[in-house]
Amino acid sequence: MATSDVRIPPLTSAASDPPPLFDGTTRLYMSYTCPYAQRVWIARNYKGLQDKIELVPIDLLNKPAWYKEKVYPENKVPCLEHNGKVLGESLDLIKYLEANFQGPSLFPTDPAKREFGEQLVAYVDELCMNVYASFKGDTVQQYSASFDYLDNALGRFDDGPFFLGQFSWVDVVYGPFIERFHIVFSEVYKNDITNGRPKLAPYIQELSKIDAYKPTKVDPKEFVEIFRIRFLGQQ
Ligand SMILES: N[C@@H](CCC(=O)N[C@@H](CS)C(=O)NCC(=O)O)C(=O)O
Repeated sequence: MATSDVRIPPLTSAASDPPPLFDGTTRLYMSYTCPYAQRVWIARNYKGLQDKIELVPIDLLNKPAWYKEKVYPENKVPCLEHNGKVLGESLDLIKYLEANFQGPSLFPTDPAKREFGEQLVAYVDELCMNVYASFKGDTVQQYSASFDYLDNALGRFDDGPFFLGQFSWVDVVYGPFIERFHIVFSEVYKNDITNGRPKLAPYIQELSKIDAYKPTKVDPKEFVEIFRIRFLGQQ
């Protein structure tokens, strides 16, 4: 693991001092467990911006008060401090990194891929809502349609295992959620979402081999604990 991949402990309410804000450093405020923050973390790594964008991990269960007061009034992660401004929303931030920083592009030039990418990304919130809704109902039945949709989408381009063939922003957007759904369905519901979905298994495998993705993966044990508390109301 490169030095920059070593996880520093998240800042908590006990960490009294905020970083020296607006001192010219670019900072990504994030959490190791948040899929939205993970998106921007992956994009930063993919573009090779580890030395240009500092990670500031926040403990979401014990947030420092200065985060809302001084950094990001929305009080959510991720947000990016850059050039004297603070910007939020993971999808906007992925595009912001692409437009404002150097490094390999996550956006293919092929118009068919661009169009399909926009279509998939426009659907991500709805798909996730459908999967979340399934936790309250007949889980396996209900979530099937969502994962069938993804398996089918993965078959669209055959020049690689990813949504647009090669690794792209679509994988950055969906990957953190697919990773978590895979863990939760197998650990909590004893159901492997890749069964009968021939594209999804290699997709998950190949995703975890991407250098930019690897260091961002969620700790499965920690995530299952959070899931049980947040979604199932178990302590
Ligand atoms: N639409 C936002 C969603 C960000 C979001 O909901 N982040 C969650 C963590 S996963 C958060 O910070 N929630 C506030 C909290 O947990 O206190 C984005 O795409 O960036």
